[in-house]
Amino acid sequence: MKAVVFDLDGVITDTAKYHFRAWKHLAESIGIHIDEAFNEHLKGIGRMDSLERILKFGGRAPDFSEEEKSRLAEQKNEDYRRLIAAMTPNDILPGIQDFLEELRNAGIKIGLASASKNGPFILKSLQISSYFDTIVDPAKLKKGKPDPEIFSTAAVQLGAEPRECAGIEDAVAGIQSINAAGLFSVGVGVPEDARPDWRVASTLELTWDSLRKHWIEKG
Ligand code: G16
Ligand code: MG
Repeated sequence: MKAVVFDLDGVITDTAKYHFRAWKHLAESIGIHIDEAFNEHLKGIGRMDSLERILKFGGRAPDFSEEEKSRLAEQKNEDYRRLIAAMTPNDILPGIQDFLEELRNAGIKIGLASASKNGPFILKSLQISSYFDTIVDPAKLKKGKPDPEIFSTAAVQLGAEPRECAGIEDAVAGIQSINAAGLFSVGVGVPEDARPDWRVASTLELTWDSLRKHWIEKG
């Protein structure tokens, strides 16, 4: 194995709670009420698509022009940026920092495949930017997860064949993207029918030894 590609939210850190707070605030300002269960459907989904889902859910999709929608999304992002600016290394999920260290010591390249345009900013707040050899720019992609494009692009940027890479995800759409791109898929807390090559219950189980073992077993 030559490279490991990480999803951000739900694998490296838990930004979903901040996305939720910011979306809830925005939705309420236009009379829509969302709860945490609804938020599950926004995981891994890009910013504009998330807004569309919220407007549809509130029956208000036809009420806003494209320009107004961009403004709403921007408003949410400003709110969200204020929340994530306060993140520190304490917000890194259990075991992830050690895992990054092991990968670096083993000479494995490391990439980020997140739908978030705030990815670089979050890695900086968490003080782990220096581990990453590459970050896929989600603004340059034609299609989001579950399309394979984001993980295929990560492999290309890391100079590796997909089969020489692993991808790590917590969302079903993300596992579908990894599998379709032909990387070895690792699912964190995903349902079994998401069909990851290796399923772990928590990020604490991620170690270079066990990843390599499972990858070799798959053959
Ligand atoms: C993340 C979150 C999504 C969010 C998306 C875009 O995806 O899971 O809820 O909508 O990023 O974020 P932003 O508004 O910061 O561009 P991932 O791929 O890191 O799980
Ligand atoms: Mg995720």
